[in-house]
Amino acid sequence: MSLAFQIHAESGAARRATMMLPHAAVETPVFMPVGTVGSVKAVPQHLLEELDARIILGNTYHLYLRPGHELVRRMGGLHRFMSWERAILTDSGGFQVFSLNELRKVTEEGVAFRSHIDGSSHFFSPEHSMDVQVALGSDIAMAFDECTEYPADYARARKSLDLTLRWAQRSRDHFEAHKHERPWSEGFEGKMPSLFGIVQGGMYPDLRRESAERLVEMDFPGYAIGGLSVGEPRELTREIIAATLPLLPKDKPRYVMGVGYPDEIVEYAAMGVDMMDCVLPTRAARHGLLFTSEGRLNIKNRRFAEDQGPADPKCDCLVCRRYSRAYLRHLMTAQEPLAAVLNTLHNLAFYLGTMRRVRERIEAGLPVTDLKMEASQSA
Ligand code: PRF
Ligand code: ZN
Repeated sequence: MSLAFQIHAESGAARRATMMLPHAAVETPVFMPVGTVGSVKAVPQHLLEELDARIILGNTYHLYLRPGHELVRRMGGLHRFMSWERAILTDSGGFQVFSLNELRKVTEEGVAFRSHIDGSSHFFSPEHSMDVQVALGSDIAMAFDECTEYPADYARARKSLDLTLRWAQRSRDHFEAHKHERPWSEGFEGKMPSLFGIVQGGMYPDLRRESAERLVEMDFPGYAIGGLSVGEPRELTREIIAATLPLLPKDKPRYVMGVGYPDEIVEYAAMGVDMMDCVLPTRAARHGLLFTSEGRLNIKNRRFAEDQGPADPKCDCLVCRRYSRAYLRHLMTAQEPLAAVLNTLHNLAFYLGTMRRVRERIEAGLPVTDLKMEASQSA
């Protein structure tokens, strides 16, 4: 199955493309805000539209536990349930089970785990993860993988990768047999969700190569690089991305999962990455950390108490146009919910704005890395 991915321009290894998903045309390189439980924390959907977000993430693990994928299906699917008509990518649950559960037990069949909400017992297999993602109705579903921990020795990474490859085949078989059951068939005749494969292999280039080659043989419509940003030094993240990208088909989208700081997303886009997601801009915002063209601000700092300037003088987001640093600091200090809303809006505007400028530079044939200097000040 292929997914329309039209490359318009290139600058070095960077590509400027449009990915035609059932619910939206997504301009890439793209940063995808994370909406774990069917909500990008603190931001209502109409403001995500205002930010020109075309695609957001949802999490299979969380939505399965609450409110339950069958309930979401009865509500017409996640798009209709949350009133978001643009695209949704769902992560498969593998990574969330691994990061949230100490009591998980991995077998060939899948993963047994305890709910982080009420301690109840559950089981995820590749087939079940596909069923949940089809029921949610995502535009892009992700293969069920094991995110190899860091550090992992070679034997461990090898064993983990082999399991992920068998799970990838099972994910693909089950998804192809059931994708037609998506909840949004009406008005979407002939349009189907897509399933992306996930490259693993720890920090070992030869395992990454094997992973990429085996997944490419399975012929997914897009490929993700997983298992990164798990505690390894940043140079290593870069090395693994650099070693993996050339092994993936040029004409399909490439997605690096769970990155990163502003200068990282610019760097990876420059290397030819098309899609990225990270909780950083939204999570940091709720802690009062703002990414700006002048660097990272901790808005709680006393030095902003009477600062009448905007969070970022170079930003024209709806927060920077209207509110002062002094007011944003006050909201944080008073623990007002509005602090999270405004901080998150600004940080997302900064991330999405950064990617917009990346796309403009590729279109103009200019080197993308020049932007990294600017962006690195905010890391
Ligand atoms: N696998 C999945 N989701 C992920 C990752 C992964 O390896 C990462 C890597 N940090 C983030 N999200 N399924
Ligand atoms: Zn702003």
